[in-house]
Amino acid sequence: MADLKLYGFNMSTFVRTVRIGLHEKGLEYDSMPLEMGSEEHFKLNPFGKIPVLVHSDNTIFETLAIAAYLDAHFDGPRLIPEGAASVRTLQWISTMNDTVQRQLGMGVIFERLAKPHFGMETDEAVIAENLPKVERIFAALDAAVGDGGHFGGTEPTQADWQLLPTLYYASLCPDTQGLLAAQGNLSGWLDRMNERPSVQATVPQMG
Ligand SMILES: N[C@@H](CCC(=O)N[C@@H](CS)C(=O)NCC(=O)O)C(=O)O
Repeated sequence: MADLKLYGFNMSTFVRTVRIGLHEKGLEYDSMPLEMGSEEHFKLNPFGKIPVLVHSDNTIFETLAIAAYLDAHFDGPRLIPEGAASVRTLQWISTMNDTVQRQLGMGVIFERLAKPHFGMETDEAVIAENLPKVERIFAALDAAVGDGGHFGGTEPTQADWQLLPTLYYASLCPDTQGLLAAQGNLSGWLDRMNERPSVQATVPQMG
């Protein structure tokens, strides 16, 4: 058994972010089964969310806090740069967790891909309301990443790993894949990130 235990299912975007970070740092971990909403789950995270990382006596929830924990306790490339260089990384993580999650994650991808997967009905009105907002998000992300860059600067950081799982789903989603492909910098960034071993090792199995 590895010393690091990660709780949460692999289709979750936030769980994938943590998995990518663990791979980038070269850390071994065990993916632990967890019944969502169970007593065990609420013991690990009082808010019933995933991912949760357990290391020795420490239990950490919230994806950004897990990245900070990994940087504080383990060697390997930093997920969150130190000092002033952290600002841009934190800015894009915060944008991901707020605007991108609400408008693209919940507003389109959850409706189109996740709901049918879980036997629920897609609300077309929610998607129609969010698509113009998603177009604005893609344009802003395209400008931010530029030609050949990353969200936190010249090297990949936690900002890339937080955005990637949702943008990966956007590239599969019929409502958004054309909008994404139209943004050359952003789709080029996704292509480059998709080639990294950490990203390839964490592709969610949709079955
Ligand atoms: N702010 C949390 C968000 C995590 C999150 O929303 N996880 C989803 C799965 S992708 C979840 O646990 N959903 C179950 C629920 O909200 O009850 C983080 O950064 O880790």
